[in-house]
Amino acid sequence: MATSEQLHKRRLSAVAKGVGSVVDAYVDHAAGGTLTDVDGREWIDFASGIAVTSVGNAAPAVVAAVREQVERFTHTCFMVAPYESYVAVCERLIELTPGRFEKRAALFNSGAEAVENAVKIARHATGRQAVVVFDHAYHGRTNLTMALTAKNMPYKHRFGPFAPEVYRAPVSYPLRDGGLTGAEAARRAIDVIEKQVGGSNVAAVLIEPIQGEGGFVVPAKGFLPALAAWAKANGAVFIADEIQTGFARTGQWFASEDEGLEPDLITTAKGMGGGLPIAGVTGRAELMDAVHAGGLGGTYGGNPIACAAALAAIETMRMLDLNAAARRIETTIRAALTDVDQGIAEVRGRGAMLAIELVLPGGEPDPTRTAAVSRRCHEAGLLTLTCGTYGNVLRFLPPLVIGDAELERGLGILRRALHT
Ligand code: PLZ
Repeated sequence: MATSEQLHKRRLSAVAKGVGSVVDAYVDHAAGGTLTDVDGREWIDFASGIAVTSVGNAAPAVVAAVREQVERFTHTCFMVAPYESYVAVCERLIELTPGRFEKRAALFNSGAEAVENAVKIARHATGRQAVVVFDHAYHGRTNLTMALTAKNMPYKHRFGPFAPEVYRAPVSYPLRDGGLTGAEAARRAIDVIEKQVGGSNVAAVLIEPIQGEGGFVVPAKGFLPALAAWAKANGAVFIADEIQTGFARTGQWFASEDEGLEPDLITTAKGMGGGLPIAGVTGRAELMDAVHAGGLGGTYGGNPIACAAALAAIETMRMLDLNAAARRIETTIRAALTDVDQGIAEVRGRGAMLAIELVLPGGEPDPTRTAAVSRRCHEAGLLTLTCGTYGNVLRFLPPLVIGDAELERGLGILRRALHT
């Protein structure tokens, strides 16, 4: 079998440079909380393929469901000849997402595609065009979602022109906004929206309840409810992008539940598919059904194999109570990071979506140390990811089924990497 080094050489002359990888180790197989590379080295997984394999990698129930489906039929296109599993995934989405109102759902292939469709639906239903997004936001890499995403490098640099009618408002970032309360931060954002866009022009207010790529930024309490109330009062659609936070990651089915939010539309992807590509938009029936027949879709959206995987993943989350598991993981990780040094400005996040923000003595971001700690983790066999607008956030996204021993082993590596 080829070694990672050999594969890496082949990659350099075959795969476009624009597609990066966090580590140069090539995967052979993976399970609940570990990946094993082709050189036989085991890695503890604190990445879950960016918050995807919440039920574990090659989770037995997902593997069985995929096997069964792949032998029955692989693809028909739901727009050509429909099948039950697509309907069943929509039913699960409707049951599990917050909001006690009549809902509908539609399925897509990726997070970015779900966000694009949520915006299409909001614009179509309201007859308005403006979309309000926030500082530090991440919503994808397609043309519209690049416009919605805040950070230039690496996502947007020289990829313009970007889609119009996208407006950016300040978010609540307690560590870096002088500790504004949620209400104050919301007032500040609403002021920008009202002065620069005008309430009656806003089709949608789109926000991640906890920002993902932007740095696991948890807004101050009251920020999200105030924005949702403003959207409602102004006839704008409130869209929660729960692509990273959804499906038990934060210790609740959806992070919106934490403050009792009932978003008009919710985008989901990542964890819902148990490792297969599937995404959804779920929300108020009157918005979802406003779009004419044939206005939404795509060749692969809700592919039967991905639907089978999603149903098995969601059932696994229920059976194993992975919300409780995420909360336990939070307790363990926080306990391991109590005696951290001054260079760590904050341990934040919720459930199994936790991060530390590293700063210099004056409080400025410290991306250099963040990269060094990350590299030491990788050298010691712990797969961690960084994030944040300033590249100074180290994030932890273990599979929710990770064993206690693996979690502790990973935290030991992390602590050593931080203290050297
Ligand atoms: N919305 C909140 O977190 C994907 C991106 C990694 P796709 N985040 C990981 C990278 O560098 O490309 C994400 C997200 C939120 C939307 C998306 C986009 O989801 O499935 O990657 O398109």
